[in-house]
Amino acid sequence: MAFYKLGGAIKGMALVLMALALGAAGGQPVPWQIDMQAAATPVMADIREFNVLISIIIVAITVFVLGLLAYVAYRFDESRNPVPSRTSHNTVIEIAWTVVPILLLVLIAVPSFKLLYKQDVIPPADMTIKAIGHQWYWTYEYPDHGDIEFDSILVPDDELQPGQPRLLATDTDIVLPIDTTIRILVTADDVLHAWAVPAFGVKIDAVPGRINEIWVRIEREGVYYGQCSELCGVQHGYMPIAVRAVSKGDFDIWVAEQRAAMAAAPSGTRIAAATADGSWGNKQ
Ligand SMILES: [Cu+2]
Repeated sequence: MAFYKLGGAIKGMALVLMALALGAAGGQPVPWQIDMQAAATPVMADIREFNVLISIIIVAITVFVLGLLAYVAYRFDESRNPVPSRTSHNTVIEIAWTVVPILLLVLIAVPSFKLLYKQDVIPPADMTIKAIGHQWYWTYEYPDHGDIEFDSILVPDDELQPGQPRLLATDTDIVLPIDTTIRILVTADDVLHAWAVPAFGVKIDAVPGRINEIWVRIEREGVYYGQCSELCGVQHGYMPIAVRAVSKGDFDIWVAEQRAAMAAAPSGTRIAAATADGSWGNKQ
């Protein structure tokens, strides 16, 4: 009986670990996930590292304080310590409990500010794209690549293809090259939205009448999912972000195909990006 339960628990844990591993590779959340998504950009790698540092400090402080409390409760219990000390000052301890927290905060602040500036200061970019939030979908523009422009809209539950995650898949993915520094301009045309992709360590407000910018340098091919992360109305939860990261060669092919399709299409027709099964497709 007990072995049964143990076996079940191990199997369950293995399933969770498998799901975590798959999710880590897949650029999307998985059931029972407790860790952050695997990093696909240097910024996200630093965020994960910083998270580990902070977690170690938090656990160490918590264990230390818990240990002190347990010791005090035991050692200075009324039966063991019937006559309490009347000490009210101890210079050494007072300096220590001021200086040690300050040192810890400095230890946290240094990598924290480094990371903040790494995210905020955009390195010389190889290309630029623009993301525009609407109620309730995103439009993408590629000003460096012949003004390719398309809308990216949620795939409803009854139209999901195998492999497409619910509430995250879009009808047209953003296609971006890997190993390329990409500046992303983010704005909105109605209300506040936010463009966020966890695997990139990116979350930035899309503000009407204003352009915010962020950068990514994607290190692995794959599809990375995100969501609008600013409450923007009743369908806020239904305007996902899907980024298909491909090799530079494949990206050039995609650009050429989009431009050819644009040239062939009647003026005013919008051109679609890659379809979710990995082939390129056009939609009217
Ligand atoms: Cu939104």
